[in-house]
Amino acid sequence: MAAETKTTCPYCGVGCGVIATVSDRGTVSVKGDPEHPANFGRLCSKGSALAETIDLDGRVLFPEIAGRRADWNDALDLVARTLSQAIAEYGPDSVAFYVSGQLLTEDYYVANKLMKGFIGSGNIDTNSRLCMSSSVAGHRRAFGSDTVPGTYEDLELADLVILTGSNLAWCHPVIYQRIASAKAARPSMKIVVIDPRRTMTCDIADLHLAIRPDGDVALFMGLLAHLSSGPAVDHDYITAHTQGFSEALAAASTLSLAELVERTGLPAPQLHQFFRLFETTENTVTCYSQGVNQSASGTDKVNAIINCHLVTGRIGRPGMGPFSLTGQPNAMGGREVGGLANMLAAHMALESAEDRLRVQRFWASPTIAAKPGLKAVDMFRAVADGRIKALWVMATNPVVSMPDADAVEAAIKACPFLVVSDILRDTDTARHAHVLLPSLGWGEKDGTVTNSERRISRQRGFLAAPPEARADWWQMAETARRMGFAGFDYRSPADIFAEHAALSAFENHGSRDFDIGAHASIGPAQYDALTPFQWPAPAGGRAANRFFGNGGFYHPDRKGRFIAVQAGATDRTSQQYPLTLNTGRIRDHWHTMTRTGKSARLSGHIAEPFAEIHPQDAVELGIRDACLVELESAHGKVVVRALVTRRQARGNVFVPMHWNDQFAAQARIDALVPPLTDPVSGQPASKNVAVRARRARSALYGFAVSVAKPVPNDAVYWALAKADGGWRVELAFDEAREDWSNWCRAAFGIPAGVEPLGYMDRHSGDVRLAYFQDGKLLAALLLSREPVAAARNWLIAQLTADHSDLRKRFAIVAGRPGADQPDPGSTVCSCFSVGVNGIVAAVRSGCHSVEAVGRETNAGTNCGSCRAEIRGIIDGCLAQAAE
Ligand SMILES: Nc1nc2c(c(=O)[nH]1)N[C@H]1C(S)=C(S)[C@@H](COP(=O)(O)OP(=O)(O)OC[C@H]3O[C@@H](n4cnc5c(=O)[nH]c(N)nc54)[C@H](O)[C@@H]3O)O[C@H]1N2
Ligand SMILES: Nc1nc2c(c(=O)[nH]1)N[C@H]1C(S)=C(S)[C@@H](COP(=O)(O)OP(=O)(O)OC[C@H]3O[C@@H](n4cnc5c(=O)[nH]c(N)nc54)[C@H](O)[C@@H]3O)O[C@H]1N2
Ligand code: SF4
Ligand SMILES: [Mo]
Repeated sequence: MAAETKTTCPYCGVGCGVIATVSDRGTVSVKGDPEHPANFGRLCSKGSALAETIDLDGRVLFPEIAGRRADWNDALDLVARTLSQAIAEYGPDSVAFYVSGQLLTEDYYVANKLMKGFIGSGNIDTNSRLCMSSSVAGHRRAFGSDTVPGTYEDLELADLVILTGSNLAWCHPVIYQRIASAKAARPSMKIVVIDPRRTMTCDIADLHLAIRPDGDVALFMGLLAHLSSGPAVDHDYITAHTQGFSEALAAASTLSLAELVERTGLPAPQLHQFFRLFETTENTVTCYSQGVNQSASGTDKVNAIINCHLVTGRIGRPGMGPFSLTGQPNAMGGREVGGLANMLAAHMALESAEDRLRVQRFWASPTIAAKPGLKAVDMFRAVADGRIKALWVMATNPVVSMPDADAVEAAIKACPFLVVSDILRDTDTARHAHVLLPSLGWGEKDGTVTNSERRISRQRGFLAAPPEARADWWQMAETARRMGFAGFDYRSPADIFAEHAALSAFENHGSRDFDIGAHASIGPAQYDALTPFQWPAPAGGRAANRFFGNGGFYHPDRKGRFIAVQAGATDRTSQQYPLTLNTGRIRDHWHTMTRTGKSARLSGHIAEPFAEIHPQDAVELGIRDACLVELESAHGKVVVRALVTRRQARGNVFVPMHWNDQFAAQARIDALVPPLTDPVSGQPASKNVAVRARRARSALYGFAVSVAKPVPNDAVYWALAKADGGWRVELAFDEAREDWSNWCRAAFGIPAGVEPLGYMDRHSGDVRLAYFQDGKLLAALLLSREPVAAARNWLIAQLTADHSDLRKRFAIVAGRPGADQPDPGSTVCSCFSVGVNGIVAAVRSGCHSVEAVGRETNAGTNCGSCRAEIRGIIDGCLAQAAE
């Protein structure tokens, strides 16, 4: 009998319910949980491919000290001893934890308790600083608490959904699909996308505002001024429930129309169209994500948006409100346990002496952090200058994801003591660890996560863990015990959850938003059976699932606050660095690729780091599509593939954040991002970086497929990606060489005695070499003086094809399939592995809608994440046919 387990997706903050099934043979399959209120059975491409990312390849399997196997006892004794020594010698602020919104709430709770209550420092910060801290700060300024007022249902009930700084189609695909379905059922629903790029999300937009980078504060100031003088203003709500309206309006009114046009880069008629749409639509939700948060004006952006909802009283009622889309699966849980350096547990305030004493009393702890600790960027500065002597990094990869990433790497290399808890052995960060601790991965661990709409769901283990891997909470609790602290005798995550729930209700009496007291005495069996629920969930009472519809904010006077914001200068370019670099995500990869990089299907969508460049900029820079481009800022440099596209605005380039030293030669984009932060939240400005670009010329360009993982020695450029049956690799070399055959032997691990088929043409520079053994392709290398045009996906398919027939082998040398074997082209639908050429063929045969293409090819019929791309291909083909 196959066993089914209900759990939660470990990727984005949508928090989809997943049913994992382990068959009798031990194979795992996943499907969406039809009963989970976040997704009602849907999953996106990443969720659907979860089963492909849980193998043990690359896992850290036992504790290591200085790169050598150690046992848990020795490793944790060393950690506890070193932390205690540093604290004794240099004080509590000489140690720090850098944790993650991908920890489970229980892990996070224990880490925060240890640092703030027992070590007595605020030095625990998290990658949520890079992700949600501007939203947290904006919420706290406006509401007096870090509260997301609405629910996902509001997005379906709304008549106007504004998506600003959010590429929802790729980053929160299941919410995107819920909105797309609602709009299909009720076409009067309007969608506005505000983003400098024309992203896939624009596929469902009625209006796309291609805003100038960081023009959002000005835009929403303009909107506030417009609303305030019109019929949508809700004077009753403003008077009864808010403060600060006139100051905010006075500040907003300082911008003239000409200045608005200049700051936002949007023509006046478009501004008016947007303002009128907002004004005339009562049921409006404004969703925002990293285009808002990751900015030097991130907190002001958040408050500029909230101001517009307060002035119209459109908050906390069905179908309306500001809506911060959380990134990570448990960024919200981390905020609930107070895992940021400037927060306290259970949404209490570190600034409040009363709250501090309350938490200390509850924990019966020897001390309590008296002041905020160092925020991420400052924390790594303190590591660099030696103030921090011991750092514990858990479930995050800062050498890739922190701004000024090369400096962060240098800092942790110089750190006297670095502990890393991860599931992979070789990450850009883990390779510098003095103590490396093997954590449990998704499918192995148990706990809870909170999604963007405050819904708490269980993650449940259903796989046997590697024997020596341990839960993150256990690692922290065990270290605390070894440091001599009482209060960490947890037997299971259920114990921790119960304590967390009890703290949320402790002396609360409605004074704090976060209250899950209903679960304060939960036992292991109930915890096992826990079904998804939304907070607040106070003991003994049903609570409303929206906030602030009737005021009830959490400032002492229970009123919400308008915040007077200013629209400062946003252009960071200079003569030396004339372009604006914007960074973010692609559909099928997750952050630093430690998990999605394992899936061939997910790696096939976009297999290389790239820079989106506007065609006009490309012409001026002498850059053609598919050539290599070098981007450089004052802080660092990358070399990536050029993707010339009109989706990009002039003067801007976009590079994904995912690639790192494990997958590419030089593509860690955060090496270019300066450590510039928002003054209120401390969140880095990752989306507005001054850079310059130039074409990177190489003597030879290459593409290869290989069964063994390639070791691309001497290549000035390389980008590896997993493929069915092996790997694919893009290459470039500064010099031609005579001995390509020897290079292949070393790079692809070709056994002695296997001779290549192919040729090397000195005149043209073309090289084609293929190696076969026992009727199978081992590796093939194609080189030429210009970027290689080869049928890449067809070549990849040859890794798993039969090559007993010698004639077929010559097709590989040619780099092209014979007429009988079509090339699928690059993957569009990763669920059914349908390539672009298959979709084009379907369109040419008369399928002119996404549904018709789906019937013909299956593409887009499972998770639906690629439907916008399919529509783009159909439109492209039809436009071409019409020319
Ligand atoms: N596929 C995938 N999904 C993910 C993740 C992933 O790694 N991969 N990560 C998850 C996490 S942790 C997060 S935080 C979320 C992030 O989700 P999103 O915030 O949606 O993703 P990003 O691509 O970082 O940025 C969103 C958009 O902001 C735009 N932008 C840049 N500057 C500005 C600006 O000044 N104003 C406006 N209005 N827009 C701007 C960018 O062009 C980009 O399209 O995604 C989550 N989901
Ligand atoms: N330029 C630029 N930089 C950015 C962003 C951007 O848009 N642009 N976005 C920022 C944002 S929003 C975010 S959220 C960050 C994300 O950046 P990171 O948090 O650095 O990225 P991840 O790859 O998610 O890192 C998670 C790590 O935890 C490990 N891991 C997985 N499961 C477990 C587990 O159960 N336990 C433990 N201990 N480890 C585990 C993984 O192998 C991986 O090494 O990047 C930020 N950096
Ligand atoms: S939208 Fe996709 S990545 Fe996000 S939780 Fe759902 S299945 Fe996972
Ligand atoms: Mo994030």
